[in-house]
Amino acid sequence: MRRLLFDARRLLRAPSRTPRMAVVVGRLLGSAFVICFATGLYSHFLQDPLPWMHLPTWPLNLYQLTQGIHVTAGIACLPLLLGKLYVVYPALFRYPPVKSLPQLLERASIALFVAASIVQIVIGLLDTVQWYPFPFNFRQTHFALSFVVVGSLAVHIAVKLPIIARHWTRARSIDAVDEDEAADVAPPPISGLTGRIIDWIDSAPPPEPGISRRGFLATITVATGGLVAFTAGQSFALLDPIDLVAPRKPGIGPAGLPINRTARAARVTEAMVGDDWSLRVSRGDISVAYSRAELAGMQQHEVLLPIACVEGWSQQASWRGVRLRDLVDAVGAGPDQRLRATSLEVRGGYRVMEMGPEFVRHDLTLVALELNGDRLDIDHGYPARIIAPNRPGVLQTKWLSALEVI
Ligand SMILES: Nc1nc2c(c(=O)[nH]1)N[C@H]1C(S)=C(S)[C@@H](COP(=O)(O)O)O[C@H]1N2
Ligand SMILES: [Mo]
Repeated sequence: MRRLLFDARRLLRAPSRTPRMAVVVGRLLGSAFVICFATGLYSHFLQDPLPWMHLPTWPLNLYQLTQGIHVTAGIACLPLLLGKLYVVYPALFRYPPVKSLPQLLERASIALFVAASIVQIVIGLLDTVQWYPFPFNFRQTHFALSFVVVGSLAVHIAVKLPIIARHWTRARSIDAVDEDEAADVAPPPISGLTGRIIDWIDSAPPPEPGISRRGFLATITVATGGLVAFTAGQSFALLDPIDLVAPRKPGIGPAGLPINRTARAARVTEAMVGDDWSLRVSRGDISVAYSRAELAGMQQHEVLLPIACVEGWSQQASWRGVRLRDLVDAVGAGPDQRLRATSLEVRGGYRVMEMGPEFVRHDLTLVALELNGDRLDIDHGYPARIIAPNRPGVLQTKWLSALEVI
């Protein structure tokens, strides 16, 4: 066994499989994970704030930026993780597999880290194309796993700190023989048939050295840079012309704005949004119902705000409609009261949305009736939808039916 493991390690030696390379790729991957964690937490708390939280409404494109970074960095994690695994996986064949209890814990934490990262990245990417072939809830799982990933990453970094420090800068290590490798002496010969078979394996010429260090770095750079460049256009308008891979393209859809969930998918029919439609605004026992014509007869405001989807695409648009504050003030809402908005949609995760007072009272928060100069399309939420600054797309509720001050 020991002999076979030794042979496996010998066969897998490659110029790019050095501790220095593990550190170079690890640094990039670690940074991408930390960026994803921070921006992910922000997105999470926008959707599920803790009671004491006061969320920023400014700068107006903050969420567009943080979520664009989240998805783009998440996409970059895929080639980086594959590269990192390529560099380090011969360590799986180390002998003896574990020498001590701390080392057992260290290896267990790496196993957890690798498994959690792979699941995290894969379900994240699947979410960006809205494909959920797994039986668990995406958001809860992605949130919980982020703590597993970051926690085991911290343990991993702590354990490897000496190696990381030693190989952080280039000078020391560039051509130095790796200490582990130098210490990796061949085990004593084995007698008998097994020994002969192994000797026969060993007599084969040594493997080609494989991809060079530079070639490996170039591959990782091109794969990561390419993926980022070709998808980031969905979040960053400058790169839009080369947005080849991202699942949604700005500018395509009714009124030049992409649709995430069509009226049909949400089972909202023309009949439900006909002349009978009204928007009920209430606070406790006080309740007022507005027809669409009545809403259109109130003072209208025009705002320029993006839809910034959690899946990474975002687009600026011009919205026109009634200020939410005017509607809730008409039923006597206080300055610290929250709002619950309900959609006509029969079922679906985004049928009901809640909003804190920082958004309810904001000048730019509208019950929008028009988009880019035209009456809202039914797919964009006709007769009326919410648009508010700095909130995830999922909270920009379409096909409003009721607003309750709570
Ligand atoms: N009622 C309701 N509103 C909704 C959704 C939904 O599923 N139901 N999807 C949201 C999502 S995920 C996004 S990104 C935006 C997209 O807006 P658009 O399709 O109007 O461009 O609407 C949001 N509003
Ligand atoms: Mo979204």
